[in-house]
Amino acid sequence: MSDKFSDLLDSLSRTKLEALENIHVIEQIEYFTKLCKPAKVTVLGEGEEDIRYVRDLALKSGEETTLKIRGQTVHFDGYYDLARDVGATKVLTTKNMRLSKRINTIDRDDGLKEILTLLDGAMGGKECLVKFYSLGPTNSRFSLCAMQITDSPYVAHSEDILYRQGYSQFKRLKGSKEFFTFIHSAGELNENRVTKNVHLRRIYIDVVDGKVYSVNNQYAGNSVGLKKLALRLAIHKANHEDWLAEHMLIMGAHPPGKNRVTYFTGAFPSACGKTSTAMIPGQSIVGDDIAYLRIDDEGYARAVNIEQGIFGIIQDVNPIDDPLIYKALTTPRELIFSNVLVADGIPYWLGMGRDDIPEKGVNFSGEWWKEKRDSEGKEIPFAHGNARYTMRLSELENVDPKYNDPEGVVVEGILYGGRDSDTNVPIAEALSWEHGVYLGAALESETTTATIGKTGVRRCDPMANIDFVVVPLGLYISNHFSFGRRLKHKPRVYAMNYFLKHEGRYTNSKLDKKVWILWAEGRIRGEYDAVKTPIGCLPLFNDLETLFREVLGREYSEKDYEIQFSVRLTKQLEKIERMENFFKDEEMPEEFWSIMKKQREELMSLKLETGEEVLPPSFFQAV
Ligand code: SPV
Ligand code: MN
Repeated sequence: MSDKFSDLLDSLSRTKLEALENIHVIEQIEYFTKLCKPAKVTVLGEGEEDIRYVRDLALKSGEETTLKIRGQTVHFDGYYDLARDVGATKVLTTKNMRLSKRINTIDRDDGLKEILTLLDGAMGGKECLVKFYSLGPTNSRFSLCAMQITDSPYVAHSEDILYRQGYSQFKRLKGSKEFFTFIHSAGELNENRVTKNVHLRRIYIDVVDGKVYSVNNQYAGNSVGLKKLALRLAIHKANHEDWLAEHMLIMGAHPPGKNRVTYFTGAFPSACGKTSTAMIPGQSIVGDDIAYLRIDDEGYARAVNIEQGIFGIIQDVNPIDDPLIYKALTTPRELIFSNVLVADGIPYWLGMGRDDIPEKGVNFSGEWWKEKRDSEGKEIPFAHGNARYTMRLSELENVDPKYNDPEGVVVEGILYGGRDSDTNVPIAEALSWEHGVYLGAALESETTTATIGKTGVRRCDPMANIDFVVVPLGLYISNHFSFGRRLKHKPRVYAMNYFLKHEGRYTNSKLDKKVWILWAEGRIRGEYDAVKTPIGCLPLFNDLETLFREVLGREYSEKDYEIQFSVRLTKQLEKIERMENFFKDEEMPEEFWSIMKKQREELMSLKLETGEEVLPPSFFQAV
């Protein structure tokens, strides 16, 4: 430790750092503090006192303010910093590195030069926090170590809620370099404590060195290292080893009266029902965003949630659709709201089911009043569509008892769902593991407010992971094929779609997902027959009718069944065409093309044979 660096630390910080006995940790902190020039560096451990220190600093710094209900705070991101910036997120590439065409890249030398220049002095006058975390449960073979260096107490506070403390885990590294580093600076802040130079926002991923650099931003999807920045590094690692790092929820399905649990993982693009699937009433949640999957000695797939909290979209959380989350958001506990409206210490959000929304308050645009317009003349809504809440899973009544289990849970079902208004049925079971991989790769969705840019644009989003796959897509998909081949007990795979429309209206109600998941659960247990179609096995009407009645207390009509479960031959063929275009520039495994070819041939011959564009489920045979 140089004298100059040592002077920036108080004695407690110095002791904590030295106790790690890790020269790589010290070198990196020293290097980045020399570069970013904070006024002070605080190294934090994992005790209650250190966690409180960060929480207090978030308030003292003005990045968060307290609300009326005990434990609740609010944070605002800048007006142009309210979602993930996919355009400004780039992978640093070296000469021989091959990547998917869909991933933004920048030459590593050029990128490092640019980002290190932006980070130069970026922490001026601020306190730099150093935190250690575990990505995944501690003492688990799934988990990875992560160090966060940031000048934003909001980022560190969010991480203290969302991730497991990892100071002891770093000690167990015994001096090794086996950890990821996330370096973040919000950059210069304005009078509202939000990033001033958003136009210089950059998020650069260095897979060579296991580091991510993030500057001039605060929105958690850009700033919180352990979330989507770590997911990218983990995907790189997993695809060069033999496991999966996925944008997936993990949940336990509990069929009523049957005294058993079946675990599912599920990939859905941002803002397409992932959290609400993990939170289906009567089921249990293990995680809602990121999972690592590995194969155990008996050949089962096991998954852990790398997080211990939820950074959830708050829009449409109301007492009817999301009763458990609504209750958690409206009673005392540690919780950060972001980009909601605040008036008299009370948070308000879109779709919360209240009709007494105040006409003025503070929101992501600063002081807000009804009909306020931005500099482009656009009316500013009272809250943002990507406004969020950050809280611990342990706050929820439906948290699964195994959510912290170092061995994870055995995965028996995998779900892939997108925002698709006109093609896919609500649920279809893949015909095999390989067909399931194909269905996951074929996931398409319409863009949402979770990323910056136009919403409602349909795009291909394999495994809901397209923004994060920092390896060639072909390698990523091959890894899925081979993962399944190595399993003795393969999970069943389901393609799902909560967003199918008929005559301009959704054909599902939000709670219907409970029926779909319990149908999948019953299939896995051999309790339901199905009809076999080229796009997968579909439920029988009678089984759904019973499930709707027993689970939701609702009648389900044959007409609804036919609308929802008809196979749209023309639409499916158009989808295949779009996929072919999407994947043709990628080096996809042969197996992928042959499944696509088979699917196309079967759909075409049905179309020719029947002369129909759409076939009802009754056309197909029950198996
Ligand atoms: C998502 O957008 O998929 C999220 C939130 O889970 S973010 O942190 O922005 O990635
Ligand atoms: Mn996500």
